[in-house]
Amino acid sequence: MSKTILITGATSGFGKAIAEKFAQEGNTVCITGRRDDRLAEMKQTLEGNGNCKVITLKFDIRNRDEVAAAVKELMAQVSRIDILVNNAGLAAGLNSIEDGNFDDWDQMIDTNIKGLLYITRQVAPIMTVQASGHIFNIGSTAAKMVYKNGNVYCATKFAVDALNQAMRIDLLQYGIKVTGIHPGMAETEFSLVRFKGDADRAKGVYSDMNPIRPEDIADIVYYCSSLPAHLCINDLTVTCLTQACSVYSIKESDRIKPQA
Ligand code: NDP
Ligand code: 8X3
Repeated sequence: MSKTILITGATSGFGKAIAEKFAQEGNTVCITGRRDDRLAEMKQTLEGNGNCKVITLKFDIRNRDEVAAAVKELMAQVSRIDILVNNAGLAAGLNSIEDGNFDDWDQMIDTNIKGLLYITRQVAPIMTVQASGHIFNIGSTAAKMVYKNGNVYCATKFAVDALNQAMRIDLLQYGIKVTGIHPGMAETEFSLVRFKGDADRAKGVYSDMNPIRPEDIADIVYYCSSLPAHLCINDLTVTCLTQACSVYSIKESDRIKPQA
């Protein structure tokens, strides 16, 4: 059955891959982000490829009024929201706490925590009226264990993990599923954003490691959303084979390979 899915931060990385996966399966996909050229291009490509409907909403998730207006605009075009993927987020910088940049801190807190809350506050009442729905919160391995210089980014993801648990409790009576997905290192635009456009430094993060691909996370979200009505995966941490947790990973070339 075709579903309506709203994905924040769908202009690149995980969000884009999730949009592509659900579009491929013939759903109504609402894609959001600040870069409207990318939104327009994705709509054209995805609708050109199949039988899906794509709705684009350009807004900055840090702006409460823009978020409210966007959800209102969406509800003028659809009758329900089956899935919300709270994905928009970023890391800015990688500094020790005494050397932190206030603007970076504000941007991460405003996007990863407050932005997630703003959109959830608009969508959750729609789902409670429906008495159904599924909210995905994209956390991180950084939500489970802090790492050196990750301080504020990790704190925002710990908050996402807490909100994921809280939403599940608060929305339990409405039959709304809430799933936290906590990926480890994945090669998206994440490090390019974190290192403010330094492509070599960003690339270096993933060298010799065979990281998670955005499509992997899209497949996982799709699987979780396809479970029988009485089941919910509450919390899922996923890493590539060479990463054990936030602080411990090895190089792919150091991995002992199976005997041929
Ligand atoms: P990308 O940088 O590729 O994508 C981030 C997305 O978030 C973009 O679509 C961007 O859209 C959107 N976004 C950022 N800020 C805002 C804003 N203020 N308003 C609206 N949209 C915004 O990174 P990823 O795909 O890797 O990241 C997605 C999520 O996954 C994030 O929450 C990240 O913390 C998390 N994550 C990433 C991991 C990784 O290693 N890549 C691992 C674990 C978790 P636009 O710029 O157009 O606004
Ligand atoms: C993104 C992955 O390891 O940079 O959440 O924190 S990491």
